[in-house]
Amino acid sequence: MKKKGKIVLIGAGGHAKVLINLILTAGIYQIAGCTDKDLQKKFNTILGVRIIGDDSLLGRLFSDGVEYAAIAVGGIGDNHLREKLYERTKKLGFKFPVLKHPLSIVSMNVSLGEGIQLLPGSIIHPASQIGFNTVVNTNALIEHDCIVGDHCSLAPGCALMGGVKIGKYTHVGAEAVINEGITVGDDVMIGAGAVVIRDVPSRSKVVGVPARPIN
Ligand code: JB2
Repeated sequence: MKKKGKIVLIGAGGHAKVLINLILTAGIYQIAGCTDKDLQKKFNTILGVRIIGDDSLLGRLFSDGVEYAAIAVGGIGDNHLREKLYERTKKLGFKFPVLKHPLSIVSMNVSLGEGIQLLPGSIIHPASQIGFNTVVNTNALIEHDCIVGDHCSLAPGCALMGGVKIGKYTHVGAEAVINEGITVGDDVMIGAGAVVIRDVPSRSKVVGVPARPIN
């Protein structure tokens, strides 16, 4: 039997637990451990996986044969942190596989960038494109012909209808709905439960039904 590659998770909080469950359920990688910037967590375990220290250990782990990494910081409200960790870890040589839970559905003609995380119940319909290092959380729905940028987070239960376009670093809150054909810019925060019926400019926040800008 082919030996499983080893993966390190960057971050050891709530999102890391969800990823550990995904990786162990899918049985695809051997988890070498988690890093966390909080050194008080060192040598603790989460779901049986050891927290080995902070990110200064990553170079040595790579030399020791750990080829793969996953950004396990959820980045709610700050997808730039996810980007920073991704870029820094990639420079060390790590590869970021697509992590797909067996209960996520990816249709024909879908393009997935590296490091995308597809949590249980997420569905991506045909001809959609998702950029790298984006989290498609539990039960998020991406309809046909959508384009989602890099380093985004799509929270549980949100729905992007057909032909929606979303820029980089954008967060779509839990259970939010974005109507057909809407364009959302970069670095946008869409509140939980919002219903977006108009285009949303970059670097803005919208909440409510129908969604309106707030400061
Ligand atoms: O630079 C870092 C760093 N910055 C924060 N490097 C490493 N290796 N770890 C870092 N962290 C660590 O990420 C924090 O010290 C903390 O232990 C962890 C974040 O954990 P937390 O549970 O606060 O959040 P999360 O990002 O895992 O989960 C959030 O996002 C998910 C998508 C939560 O809000 C979840 O509820 C949500 N499902």
